[in-house]
Amino acid sequence: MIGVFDSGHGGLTVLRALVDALPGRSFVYLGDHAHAPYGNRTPEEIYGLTVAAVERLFAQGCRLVVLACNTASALALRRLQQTWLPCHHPDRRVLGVLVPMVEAITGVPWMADIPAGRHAGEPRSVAIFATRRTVQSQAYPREIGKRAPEVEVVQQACPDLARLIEEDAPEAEIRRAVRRYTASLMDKLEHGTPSAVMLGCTHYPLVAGEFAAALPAGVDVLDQPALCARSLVHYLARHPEFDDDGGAPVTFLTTGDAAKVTRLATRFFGRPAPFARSIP
Ligand code: DGN
Repeated sequence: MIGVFDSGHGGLTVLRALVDALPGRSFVYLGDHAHAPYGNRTPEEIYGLTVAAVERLFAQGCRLVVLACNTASALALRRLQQTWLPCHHPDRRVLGVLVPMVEAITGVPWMADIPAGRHAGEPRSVAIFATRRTVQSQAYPREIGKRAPEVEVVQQACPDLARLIEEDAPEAEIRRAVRRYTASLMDKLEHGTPSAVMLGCTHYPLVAGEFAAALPAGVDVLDQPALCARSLVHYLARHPEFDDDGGAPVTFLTTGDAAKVTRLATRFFGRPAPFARSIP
C-alpha cells in the first residue's frame, strides 16, 4: 500500500494522477483536516504534524508514503528523511512533490517518455506560484539551484488562492486573484517571460487554465500531479521492495469531519471519494 498525505483534500489532485498511472496499486489517502490549512503554520508545527500523519499511514500498513502537500514537502520532508526516518523506520520511505517538479525542470531520465510540450526543456527562468510558507521556505529555489544554478527562479506567494479554490469562489474572483499574482510575478522577472511555470500548491491545478490565460502565450505550465505520477512510476520500477499484493484500490481517511470532506472531495478527485474518520 502506498500512503498519500496532505494537509486537507487538495492532495487528491495528486492522488488522482497516481491512481490513474498505477491502476494495480492500492493507496491510503490521509487528509489532516483537523489541522488544515498548513500554509500559515510555523515550520515546527508543520514538521510535527507531518511526522504524526506519516506515522498514521505507516500504522495502516503503508511502507511508502508520498507527501502530496507542497507545504509539508517544502518544510518537513528533508528533516524527516534525514533524521526521523533512519531512526524510527529505516526500511520505509517518504517522498515529496517538489523533487519531481525540479527534476522536470532540470532534466532526468524518467522525463524522456513525457510527451513533448509537457516539460520545460532547458529553461532560462522558472516562475513558481505557491503558498506563503512554501515560498518562504526557499525549498524550490534551493533544489533548482543545486541542479541548475544558471536558471533564474522567481517565486510568487498566493496567500488567499488555496482558500478561494477550496471555497469554490466565483470564477471572476479567482480570475482576479490569479491575474493579480501573475502581474506581480511578471514585474519581478529579469528576462520578461518565464520559460516554465510551476504551480506549487495542490489546489492550483484546478485553476491551471486561469494561470495559462493570465500568462504570456506559449509559457509551459507544468502539471504537478502528472509529473509526480511519472516520477513515482519510475521510482517503483527501481524499487521492487515496495511491490504490494493489491487490495482495496483507495482508502480515504481524514482527521476531520468525514461527511463534510466527502462532499468537498469530488471536485478535487474528479470522482466520488468516500472519506472515513481516521482514529488515532
Ligand atoms: N496542500 C497545501 C500545499 O500544497 O501547499 C495547500 C493547502 C494548505 O495547507 N495551505
